[in-house]
Amino acid sequence: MVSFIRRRPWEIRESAATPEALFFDRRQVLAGLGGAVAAGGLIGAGAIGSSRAAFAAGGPIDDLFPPKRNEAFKLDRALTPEAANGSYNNFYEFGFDKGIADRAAKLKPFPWSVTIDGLCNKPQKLDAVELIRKMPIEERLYRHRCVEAWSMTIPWTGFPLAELVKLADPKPEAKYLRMETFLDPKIAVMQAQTWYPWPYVEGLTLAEATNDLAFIAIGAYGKPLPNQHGAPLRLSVPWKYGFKSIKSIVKFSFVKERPKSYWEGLQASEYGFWANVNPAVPHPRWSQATERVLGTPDTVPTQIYNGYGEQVAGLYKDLAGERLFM
Ligand SMILES: Nc1nc2c(c(=O)[nH]1)N[C@H]1C(S)=C(S)[C@@H](COP(=O)(O)O)O[C@H]1N2
Ligand SMILES: [Mo]
Repeated sequence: MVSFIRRRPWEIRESAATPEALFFDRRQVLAGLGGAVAAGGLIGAGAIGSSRAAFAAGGPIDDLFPPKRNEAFKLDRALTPEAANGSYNNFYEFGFDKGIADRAAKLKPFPWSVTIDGLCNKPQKLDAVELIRKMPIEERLYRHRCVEAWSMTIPWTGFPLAELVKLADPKPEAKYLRMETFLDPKIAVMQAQTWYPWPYVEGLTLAEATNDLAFIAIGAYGKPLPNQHGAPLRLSVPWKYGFKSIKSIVKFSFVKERPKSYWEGLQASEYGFWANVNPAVPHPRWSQATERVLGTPDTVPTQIYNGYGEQVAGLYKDLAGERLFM
């Protein structure tokens, strides 16, 4: 059934193809935490996730589907098959392998409290459904390029992050938007491993957050978001490496200082704040020139800003001194 998403024999082993996971292992070994390796290995064992029937009808946002597609966002390639996308995920809270979909079933996306705070005139705490109902919902076809050199395409349903920023009404001192994932080791098994800098955190400049491409996904493939993609609210910033697109967000904070992301906390020399896609700037441990297209046998050239340069290159024109592509 899922054989088409299994790695083909000519492809590299899963462990070799997932440098982020390798990095975790190495760190654990370096830290002398042998038990953690065992735990990670145990839940990772043999995992090719099954694609769950994610759409249990009767949910509180069902009426928003199917959404109206915004035709301004076009793809240069086919959509990734839903089953492939739903069973090959990075969601480290649930394990360091790709087959986390079943484990993510523990997550309960409704009800879901969202906090908007920091340097804004309208700080508020509201339920995700209440927030979603204030937002203009549409479908967009987006690319996604993981830093591990694989890519996907996906029809997200959601709303522009700029609309959430507008709702919060940031003060002039606010320079960045910091976003945080839920923290609950009873739900997410890996969060019990307290030497990782949980919760997952990401950040954008306000200029990035209000760029039209920055999108909060609440659904995919015309249905509410399956847990493994980061229900109920997940960022998509498709011109940046995938780790910037933080899942299952509980908090949006307007701040003055550049937030330190989860990945920066683990390894700042390899995973920086900007993380814009650039085929000419290799990761310290592998090339970024090409990408494996999930659900196909293809490897294709990677594009600068993942092909979205027209929309976003202007954001960076005065930032030449910054490490924009890592
Ligand atoms: N909270 C959280 N968000 C996350 C991650 C994660 O481990 N935890 N992984 C990131 C990475 S590395 C990628 S490539 C994408 C994967 O999204 P997908 O599984 O929906 O394809 O989610 C990003 N968002
Ligand atoms: Mo990623």
